[in-house]
Amino acid sequence: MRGRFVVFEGGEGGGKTTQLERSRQWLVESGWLERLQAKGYVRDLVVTREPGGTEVGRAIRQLLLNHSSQEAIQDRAELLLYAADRAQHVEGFLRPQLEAGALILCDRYTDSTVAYQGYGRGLDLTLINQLNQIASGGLESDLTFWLDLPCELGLARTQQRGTSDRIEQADLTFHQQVQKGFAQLAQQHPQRIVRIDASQPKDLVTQHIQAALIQSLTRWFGV
Ligand code: Z5A
Repeated sequence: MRGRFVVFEGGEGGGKTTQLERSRQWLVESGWLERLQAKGYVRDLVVTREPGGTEVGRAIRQLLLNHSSQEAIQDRAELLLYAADRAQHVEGFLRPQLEAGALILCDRYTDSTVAYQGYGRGLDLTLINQLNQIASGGLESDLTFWLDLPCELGLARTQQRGTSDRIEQADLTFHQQVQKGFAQLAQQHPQRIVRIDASQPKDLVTQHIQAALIQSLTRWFGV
């Protein structure tokens, strides 16, 4: 049995966390998960995220996103911390889960590194691709949802929520670059990345994601 790996990506406030949870709930409540389990295609449904999908990763996440010291994290150090989180996540959690037949829903993965550290911070893309390869051991998602939202709207949503972390304080240009990164990735990997218009109301976004999930599940398992 081999599981499947579904990733939710996008800029701030795009609705990844909301939609990932709705997908989890829908897979359970619609009976899809039960059907896939009964046929022996899927063992379990698992939710995780980057950074922070493991115990080591949670310490790295704390360091990256709630870093309070006066000493700024340098861009390459930041890149390596995301890579360390990923290496731990892939070897210690994602691969074993996939080998055991889990259907995984993951909040962010390698595309975030390309978009944030590559396009956002301006670090060399070849270096980032090499590092992604090392950290992931070549593990790619089977399906990635890119929740595409103009960054002004995304930032307005997160500000309304009243949360702010390290990257959210960076300027609009940074977020526009990140957005450009995701757009490039979607163009380069149309077989893996599905663009979802995240400016629509939540329920409509959910409907589009569910339709794409049904299509993929049917293709993967023939059910
Ligand atoms: N990062 C990186 O730089 N490099 C990497 O390799 C990786 C990550 C893996 C992780 O944060 C940070 O790490 C992130 C990138 C960086 N940067 N920052 N900062 P995260 O993933 O934990 O958090 P986030 O990306 O900042 O997520 P978020 O701001 O929580 O956004 P979201 O998950 O996409 O959205 P949400 O929480 O579901 O929704 C946000 C708000 O909008 C909330 O109030 C919702 O109710 C509302 N919402 C959602 N959908 C809608 C619609 N359709 N209409 C209206 N309102 C909506």
